[in-house]
Amino acid sequence: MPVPDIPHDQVRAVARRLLASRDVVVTSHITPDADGIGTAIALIRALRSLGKRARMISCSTAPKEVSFLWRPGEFEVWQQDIHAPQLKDADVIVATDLGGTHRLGRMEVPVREAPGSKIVIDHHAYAEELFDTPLVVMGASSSAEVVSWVLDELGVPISPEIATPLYAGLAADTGWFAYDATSCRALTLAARLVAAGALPNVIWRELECKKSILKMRVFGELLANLKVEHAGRLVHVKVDRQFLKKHQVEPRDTFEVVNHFMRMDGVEAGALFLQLGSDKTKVSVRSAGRIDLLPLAKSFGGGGHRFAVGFTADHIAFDEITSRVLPVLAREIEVADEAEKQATIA
Ligand SMILES: [Mn+2]
Repeated sequence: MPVPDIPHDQVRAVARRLLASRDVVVTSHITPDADGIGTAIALIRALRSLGKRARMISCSTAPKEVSFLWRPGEFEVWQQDIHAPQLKDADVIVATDLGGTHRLGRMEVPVREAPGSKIVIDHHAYAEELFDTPLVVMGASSSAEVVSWVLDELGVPISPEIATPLYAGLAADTGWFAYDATSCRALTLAARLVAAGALPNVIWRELECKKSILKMRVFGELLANLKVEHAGRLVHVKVDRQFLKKHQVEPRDTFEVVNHFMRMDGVEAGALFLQLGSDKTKVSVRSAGRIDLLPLAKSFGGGGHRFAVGFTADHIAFDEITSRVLPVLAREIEVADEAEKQATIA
């Protein structure tokens, strides 16, 4: 994938707005991951170093493994009575790594109604009409990379306290520097963050090596339940509420399996179907790099990246959801095969 240019005008517009601010609320997506938390925390530390009032308010709790990224007082979970007035008082609201306005969860309406100006810093594709100052760079390795441009424009030096959360976001979102978006520029940023004090091994151990035995067993069972179709090219697994109840786990504990679909030889696409309600399913899909998944995601009102998308399918029975998604993927595999065949003949 070509490395996207840095949109300097937009970076400057975001920096100008932040420099003029006095009271900033930073937020990220529901169940924030390392990139969501890392960018938000790095940003509030940078803004505080400039003398701004800045706080991170999340619409939901975060997974345990990312909790090392904040110190007490830096991460707050939305409480209507406390945070609604703060949101109203903020002159700037920043969402990082959002990936869709609905991913503001219970903060979507309060953010929409807040009078402050609204910035989004992201690398996902979606309609971002909520934000007056968007900085969305599709194809950037991570929101951490995009935020690093803003920090440079702000003139904030990269301290160890800023380097660590940014490195966590960058490393996690590039699959530890392996995915398609791992550009020379992303690796250069990684080196810069390490030079500034980020400790790669410590961060990797925090994010990747603190899984419970229970979570590993659940993961093993999901792999054992994996269905393989289309001559080994298409894999999928369904997680229903009974499964969650039986193992006493939350939906988020099952998500990681999607990162392993593409490790299997010959697999072109993989999907996780996670039951949220009787007719509500969270679907996460991964592509090995030949199938663009964004049209599928958008047809369900979701988004993401070309080769990694997510969406929530509403008003479709859990039993029927696979038959709505898998044939689309099977057809896309055939289209990609045919295109490749034509290219070889030509
Ligand atoms: Mn991200």
